[in-house]
Amino acid sequence: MKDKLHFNSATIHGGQAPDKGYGAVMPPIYQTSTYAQTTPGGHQGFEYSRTHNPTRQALEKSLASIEAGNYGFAFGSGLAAMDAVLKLLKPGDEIISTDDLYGGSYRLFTKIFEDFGLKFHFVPMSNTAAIADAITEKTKLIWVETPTNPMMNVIDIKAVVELVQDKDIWVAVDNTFASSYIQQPLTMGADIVMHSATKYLAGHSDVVLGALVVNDAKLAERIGFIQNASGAICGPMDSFLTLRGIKTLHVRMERHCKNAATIAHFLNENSKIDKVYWPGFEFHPNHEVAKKQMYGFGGMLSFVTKGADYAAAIKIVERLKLFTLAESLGGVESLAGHPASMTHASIPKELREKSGVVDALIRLSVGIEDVRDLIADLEQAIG
Ligand code: P1T
Repeated sequence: MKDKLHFNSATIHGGQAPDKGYGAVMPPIYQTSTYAQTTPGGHQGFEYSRTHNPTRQALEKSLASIEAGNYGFAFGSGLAAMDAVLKLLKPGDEIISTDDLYGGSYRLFTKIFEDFGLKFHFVPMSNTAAIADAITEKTKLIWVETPTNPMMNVIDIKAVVELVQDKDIWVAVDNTFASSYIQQPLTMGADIVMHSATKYLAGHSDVVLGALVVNDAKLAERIGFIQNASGAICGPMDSFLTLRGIKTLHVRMERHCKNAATIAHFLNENSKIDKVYWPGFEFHPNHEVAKKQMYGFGGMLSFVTKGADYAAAIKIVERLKLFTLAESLGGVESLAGHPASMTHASIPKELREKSGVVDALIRLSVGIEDVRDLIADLEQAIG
């Protein structure tokens, strides 16, 4: 069934059937830690909820379905999902990561896993040659975030996959900014797809949750082992909320993309704006790659106003009324962020600025409101 469904049906039905108990159409919230056994080992496939929970299992099947993969895993947050991927590695192993990525991912890599003997190389990955140069015999993982947070660089997933074709190196793609609607990395040959499902997948800013999807059975077995042994799982209520969110992913994403495109053009034509970062522009350096591997350009964009400094950017985000100044993204409501002081504050200033995350940069997560109200809000805030 899974393989036959189109994406807009997979979001609603993928991996799901009415509940066996009473035929509930939505998977019930199995708010239980444990399951009755008739004799030791005599159970209905569920023993203890760290290992398996029916609501989480329904979500994991849904995740696999929308990513066109075989095995889904749900975690307590996006970072918990990443943590599980890094635990596939051993001291001395090397990881190549994009140099422009979510600040929390950078912090996990450098402040936690470097101490366990992993070595990270941060390179500008929209230049495939820079990745090739960083590969050594010890490279075990290439961590791709595309589009990148918050500079909206687009990395050619197929080109990365081709680079490691004859090597024992996993390619993992953080698909948070695009969402599964826009981009399905496993279909391009990636080994692991990761989501902060907190964002577009759940879609309503009411849950923190992470996801991994893979195709390979052996890799799935190892990730499943880590998920159970380390225990960073999500609860049944959060699994339910994410499942509910996924059911409308395709319709929400269409509007996110449309509104973001309108706002990107509005900002680009505004005389007060210096730069707009959005992969839908023909002048975006990775526009051709975006067109090739993405089905739409997403709901995220960043911009810098002319002559703005730290204080000027802060003033703009404080003046916004309909855009809420907040961390996170991908919910139905529009959010604005100041990466240098918020989501990317854990990256040293010098490094941050090298990748374009300057003090004047403002990031927008464009929601699904009436775009005329969003533009009016930006107009009054920019002045
Ligand atoms: O917050 P969490 O669910 O743990 O996911 C972390 C994460 C991973 N990858 C990307 C690309 C992300 O954007 C995030 C979380 N980002 C924000 C909270 C933010 O405002 O950018």
